[in-house]
Amino acid sequence: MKILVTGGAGFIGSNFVYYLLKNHLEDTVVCLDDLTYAGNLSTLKEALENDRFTFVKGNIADRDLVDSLFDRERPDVVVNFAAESHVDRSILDPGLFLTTNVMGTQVMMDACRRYKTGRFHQVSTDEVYGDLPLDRPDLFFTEQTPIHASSPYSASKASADLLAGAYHRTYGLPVTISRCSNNYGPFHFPEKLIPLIITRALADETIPVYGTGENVRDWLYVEDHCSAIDLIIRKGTPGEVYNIGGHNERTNIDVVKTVLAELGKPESLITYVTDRPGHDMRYAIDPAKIGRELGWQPTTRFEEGIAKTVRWYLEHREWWEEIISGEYRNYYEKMYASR
Ligand code: NAD
Ligand code: TDX
Repeated sequence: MKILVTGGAGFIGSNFVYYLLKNHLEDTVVCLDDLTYAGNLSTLKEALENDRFTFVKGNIADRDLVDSLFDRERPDVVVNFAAESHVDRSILDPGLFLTTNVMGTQVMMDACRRYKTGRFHQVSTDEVYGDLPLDRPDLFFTEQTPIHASSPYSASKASADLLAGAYHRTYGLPVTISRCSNNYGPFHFPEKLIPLIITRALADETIPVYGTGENVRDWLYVEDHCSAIDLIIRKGTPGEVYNIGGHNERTNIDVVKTVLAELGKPESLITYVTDRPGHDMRYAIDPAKIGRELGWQPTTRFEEGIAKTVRWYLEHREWWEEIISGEYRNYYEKMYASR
C-alpha cells in the first residue's frame, strides 16, 4: 500500500512514519507536512534515507497543492495527523486552528473523494468529549459519549470529526476516526507537559504547574497509539469511531514528581502558576471497543514509558536544544511571563 501521512514531521506523525517503515516492509510512505513551528525535518532524518519514504512540504489546506499531490501519488490510504495541537496556543489565537484542523481536513477529504482513496483516517483526540469530574472515577469516555469541547483546539478537532462523519454518511467516503488520550515519548515538542518538565528540569529551571496540579490525564506511550492506528487502517470498519487509551490516569502533579524522580531532580523546582482558562479536569478513555473488535492492547506501562522517554531526551539533546534555543524562547516568555 501507499500511505499518505500528513503531519509526519510532528510528534505522533513521525513516530507513525517510523512504525510503518519498520513493521510494513511492503508499504511505501509519503509525508505531507508544512513544517510549522511544531514540524521538524531533523525528526525525519532516518526516514529520508529510506527509499520507501518521500517527503513533501505543503499545507493540507492548500487545495491546488493537495490535488496535484494526489494526482502524482494516488495514495491507497490517508492518515491525517496534521493539526495545530497545543491547547494553550489555541486560547491565544484560535483562527489558525480552524484553518488547519477544520478546513485542512475538508481539503484532504475532498481529494480522497475525487481520487477514490480506499481509506481516510482522521486522528482525533479524547478532548472532543470535554471532561469528567474528579469525584466520579467510575465514569469513562466511550464512543457514545456526546461531543462537548472546552477549548478552541478541542472545538476545532470536534468540528473535523463531525465533518468526517458527514462525509461518510453523505458521500460514502470510507472514513475512520480514532480518539486517543494524551501521548508521550520521543520527538514530543517541548511545549507539552512531559517534555517541558524534562527539558526544564535538566537546566534546573522551574516547572510551571497550572492551578492545583490535580487535573487528571490518561497517558499512552506513543508507539501504542501508532499500533492502534495501524490496526484501524487495515482492519477497522469505515464509518466507525475507535477510542484509544491504556487506563493510565495520573494527576499532573504525580506526573511531574515521577519525571523529576526519574531525572534525579528536586521537587523544589515545582512552581504553581495561574490555571489554564477552561482547564479540563479529567480525561479517561474506555478502550474496550478497539480491544474487542480489533484485538488491540497497549504494551508499555507508564513507569517503563517514562523511563524510556527520559532516556531518549538524554540521548537526543541536540534535537530539543536546537528547538528551545530558537523562537521557542519568545513563546515561553509570552505564555508564562504573566502567569
Ligand atoms: P504536533 O504539533 O507535534 O505535530 C503537528 C504536525 O503537523 C507538525 O509536523 C506540523 O508541521 C504539521 N502541520 C501543522 N499544520 C499543518 C498544515 N496546515 N499543513 C501540513 N502540516 C501541518 O502534533 P501531535 O502531538 O503529533 O498530534 C498529531 C495529531 O494527533 C493531531 O491531529 C492531534 O490533534 C492528535 N492527537 C494528539 C495527542 C497528543 O497527546 N499529542 C493525543 C490525541 C490526538
Ligand atoms: O506548563 C504546563 N503546565 C501544566 O500544568 C503545561 C504545558 C501543561 N500543564 C497541564 C495542562 C494539562 O492538564 O498538564 C496537562 C497536560 O497539558 P498538555 O501537555 O498541554 O496537554 P493537553 O492539554 O492535555 O493536550 C494534549 O492531549 C490531547 C495534546 O497537546 C493534545 O494535542 C491532545 O489532543
